[in-house]
Amino acid sequence: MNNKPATTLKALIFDVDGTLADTERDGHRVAFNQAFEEYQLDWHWDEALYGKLLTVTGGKERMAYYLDHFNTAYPQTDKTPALIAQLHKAKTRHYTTLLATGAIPLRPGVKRLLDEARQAGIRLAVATTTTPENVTALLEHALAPGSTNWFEVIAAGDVVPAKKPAADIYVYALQKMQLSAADCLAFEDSENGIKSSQGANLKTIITVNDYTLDHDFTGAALVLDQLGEPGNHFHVMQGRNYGFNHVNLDLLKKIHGAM
Ligand code: XBP
Ligand code: MG
Repeated sequence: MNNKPATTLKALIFDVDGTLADTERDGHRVAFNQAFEEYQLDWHWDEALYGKLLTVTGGKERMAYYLDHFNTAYPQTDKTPALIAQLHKAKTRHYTTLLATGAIPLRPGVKRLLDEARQAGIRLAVATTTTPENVTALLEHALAPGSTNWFEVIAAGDVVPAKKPAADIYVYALQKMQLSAADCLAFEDSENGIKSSQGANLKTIITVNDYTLDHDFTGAALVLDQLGEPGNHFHVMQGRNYGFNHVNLDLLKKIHGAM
């Protein structure tokens, strides 16, 4: 029997929110509320409500969902989409300002794994529903100045019309890199995320967070509480870890090579 993988591992594709950093509760949520205050709206998203709103990816789409399902008393008019667009611009400004203070660090193991991949010549990409400026702000302030350039493709936001759980953003990233799904691994934190990556046929590694602990990750190659570090081991929730206690390239090659 030949256990060699059909291809070598060529690239890693990362989701951003919840995967590279825990940005939702203390980042995006806070920025949405700041935008609502700036526009003197009495809308407020507490931590529990925000968990429900995360069902919908994309900030503009999330606000529309909030009005349709959680604030039905608000009188929507034909001007509401324009208000949402303005609110979203304000939210992006608040969010990137917050990130510039260094308020949100990367999750454990993220920088170490990115460094290791770069040294080994593994290509890097991002596939996210968030606005491109948000990705740059996180990378430049939480990873390293200039680190946006570590990523060959940053597929983000409205570049594809159908956001996650649609597969489009991953398909777009693969097309830009001229790679097939079998050459890559994806990293996600949520059910919408894995639906998207699996829809593009990508093997996916999940690191959960407080908002996604109970999500359905059927089909994931591995589900962990974090990527971990040599002195801060991951906890395996689902899948095979091949005796490793933190995610490194050797583990990724095993996962990639497994049938
Ligand atoms: C991220 C999102 C985004 C952010 C907000 O999902 O859903 O909408 O919460 O970003 P994923 P914007 O991690 O699956 O990509 O406000 O810029 O849309
Ligand atoms: Mg995510």
